[in-house]
Amino acid sequence: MQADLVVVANRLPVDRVTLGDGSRGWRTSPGGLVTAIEPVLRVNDGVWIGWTGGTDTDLEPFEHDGFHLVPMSLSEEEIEDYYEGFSNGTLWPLYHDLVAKPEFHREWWDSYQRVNRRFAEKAAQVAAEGATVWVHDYQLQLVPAYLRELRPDLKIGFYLHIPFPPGELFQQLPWRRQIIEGLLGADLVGFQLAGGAANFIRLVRQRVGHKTHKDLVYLPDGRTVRAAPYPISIDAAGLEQLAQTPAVEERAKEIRESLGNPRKIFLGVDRLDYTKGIFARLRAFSEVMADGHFDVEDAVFVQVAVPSREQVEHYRMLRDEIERLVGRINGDYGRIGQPAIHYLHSSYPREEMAALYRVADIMVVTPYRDGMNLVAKEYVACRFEDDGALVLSEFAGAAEELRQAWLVNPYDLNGMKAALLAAYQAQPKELSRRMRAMRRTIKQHDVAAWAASFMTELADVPGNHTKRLRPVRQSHPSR
Ligand code: GDG
Repeated sequence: MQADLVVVANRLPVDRVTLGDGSRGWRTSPGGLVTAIEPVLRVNDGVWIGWTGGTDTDLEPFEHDGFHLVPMSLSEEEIEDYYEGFSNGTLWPLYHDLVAKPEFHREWWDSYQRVNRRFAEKAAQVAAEGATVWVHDYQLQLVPAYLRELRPDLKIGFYLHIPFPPGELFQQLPWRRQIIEGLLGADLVGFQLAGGAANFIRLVRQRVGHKTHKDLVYLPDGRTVRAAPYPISIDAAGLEQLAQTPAVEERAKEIRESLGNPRKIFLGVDRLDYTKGIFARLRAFSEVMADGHFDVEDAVFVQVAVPSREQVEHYRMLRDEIERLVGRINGDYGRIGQPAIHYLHSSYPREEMAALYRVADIMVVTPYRDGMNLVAKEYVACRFEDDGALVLSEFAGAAEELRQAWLVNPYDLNGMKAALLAAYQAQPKELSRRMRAMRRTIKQHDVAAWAASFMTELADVPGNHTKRLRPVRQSHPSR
């Protein structure tokens, strides 16, 4: 089958599960990207190419939930070298301000090239003449150039979900030139923020010597590449609707009771990742307690730490550190049946997440660096009564839009303590003033608008491609 629209991402939007009768099947993994791309994929009968998460090699393209999926498999070695190695041991820390030290290994790089080549070949196979291909994220930065080589007729878009670092950091990468050239295979390279796009354009000029003007790069072969910001968002209306269901409201009440009905509930929800600043935020919370501003009757902290990249050494160490800290804080400030920190190393269904957002009086999002951070936006979407406080790191992409949050520098412990306390003590009037403004922002810029603007601008990048995708008819023009 050949498609007019092809999405290429590291992972498929489904997970392998064992069904009730013991057979193996698939379950759609909930997530913003799926919600965003689903309508345009459906209208255009598009396909999604991605890794299954496993090492099975006998997989054929299949349909699930109306999606046409093309599974890619990785060998054990590729999982270690391409995925855990180059993607998550080299690029992830390098692109997040060196929060951890990136490792550079030539065999990881070789594997990264091989896997990117395979994804590009698959995309070249399934894309129809003049089709649009949308490649996602740091694991696949070489795909645009490989694909361009194989199929010059295609319209290629690339979107980076994580920050694009300043040149001073990016330059450490022994393969910096190849990565830039990989991205330049696309017609449009999208970033979360204007800063990332500017970092990229500057590097293109300085490192590769191409002519640039504003957000355009002029290549010697006559092609033009555009680099621009498209801040990603969430399905705000859908999430708000879920938050308003009686089941979620009921569950939120139950959670509050199970926590011992404290006056205020603080919440953190993150993948267990060293970029997210979980350790520092828990420490700040415990110090506010130590200073005597509140005790466990007044306030508790619920921290959901979703298991992530557990084979990578940095992540295993981080887990130990956080769990030791949680134990210490609970030992110091908890009482029988009343811990100060409720720490959950697990993932939950969407309904439970919505109930947690409903129950949280203060949402604490303190990454050292984050492309966007959807959790912050999701919290705002669920606060339909215009209450609740958001404490948000200046270094999350979301801080550029959610200006009315209590913005903090996660490296400044005293500053964080002051923000936690201010949010804890804020009066309802102030809370609703801030929340109303933030809710307006996320309603205007939802994920449908994000996908639509990327796709429209991709279609408009000058080039000799004529085929146009069918637009999605917007049912909520104001969203
Ligand atoms: C990368 C970038 C950028 C979390 N726990 C559960 C659960 N989640 C959902 C959240 C949210 C998503 O996962 C996490 O997204 P974030 O944006 O917070 O962070 P990353 O995973 O690091 O995502 C980031 C993003 O890509 C998109 O471009 O914003 O900067 O790092 O939607 O709700 N969902 C469910 N159960 C859980 O336990 N159902």
